[in-house]
Amino acid sequence: MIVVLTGGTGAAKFMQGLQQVAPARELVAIVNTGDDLVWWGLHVSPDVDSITYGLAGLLSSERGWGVERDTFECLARMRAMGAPAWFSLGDRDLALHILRTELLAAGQTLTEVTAHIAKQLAIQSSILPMSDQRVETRVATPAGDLNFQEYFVRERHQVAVTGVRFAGSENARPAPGVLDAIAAADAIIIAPSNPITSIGPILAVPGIRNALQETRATVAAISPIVGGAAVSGPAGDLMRAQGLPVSLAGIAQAYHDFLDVLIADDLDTAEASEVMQSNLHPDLRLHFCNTMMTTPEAKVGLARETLSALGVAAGGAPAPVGVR
Ligand code: FO1
Repeated sequence: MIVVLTGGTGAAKFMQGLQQVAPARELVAIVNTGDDLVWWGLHVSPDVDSITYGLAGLLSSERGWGVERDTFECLARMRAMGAPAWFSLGDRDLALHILRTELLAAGQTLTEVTAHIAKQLAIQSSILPMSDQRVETRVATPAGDLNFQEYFVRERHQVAVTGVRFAGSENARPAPGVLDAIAAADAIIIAPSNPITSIGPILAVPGIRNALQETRATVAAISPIVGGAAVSGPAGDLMRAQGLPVSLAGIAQAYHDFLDVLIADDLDTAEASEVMQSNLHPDLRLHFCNTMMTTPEAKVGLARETLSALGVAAGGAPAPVGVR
């Protein structure tokens, strides 16, 4: 079993590559839910959505989120009627949020709803939300606290950040299956996701960080920082706000207490000595390869490199859906 800790769009791309080189039934994605929000009365779970659509072959390759070839007629009508319209739910995408909201209102947990939707979409891998309790990523700015989507989408992450916290995490429990998966995994991968707001909320759920420290599985992280900057999004600003250097060393530091292998881009080979000189990581292994998932082949290539760095044989039966 290969367990992947996943956040946003980079993680969804990585999962698309991974399902081409490992048996789908042996993959478990543990997904950040700190980005969740209620929008137009619907429970939207953006990172669960991206992983679900990615594994189902439905993810928009143009936007990296939402459904391929979606339309936005409902959004336009909502805007015309004066409803908030800065967060875009596509017409096809709406079906998932309506179904999720209905099943949650009927008493199912987020884990149960996510598994039901995955089954309906013929996904063979397991998608586990990090927790069934609400954990909300809050971004502190000089003008006050924002929820993650207000910061990321409404403000286009152009406001200064002074800190990040995960409201509710202290009372949250890992969702059913999460700790068992980490304990029983043959290999664990931290997807190329923002360490603060994508992976940070997962690690903030009591028990998960400890399970990663204690697992017998080798843990690898793929750096989302290349050439001293985030591949996409605000990871650099958020790392700086949390006191981490925006570099490979910063990623190694974020995961220092459980990381065995750091997978980094070929462009960053010069940073190897800085990472290794840190006394936080005497046994850390560094593996350099192309980490930029700019083509379908590159997604598969990164998945293969990651498995080879973990000592897992690649080449299992690819999932039935195409990788885009
Ligand atoms: N990202 C945007 O930049 N703008 C949007 O309007 C937007 C809407 C949206 C709706 C559903 C969904 O599942 C994802 C959506 N995203 C949007 C992406 C989302 O903000 C990010 O994927 C994550 O929260 C970051 O990990």
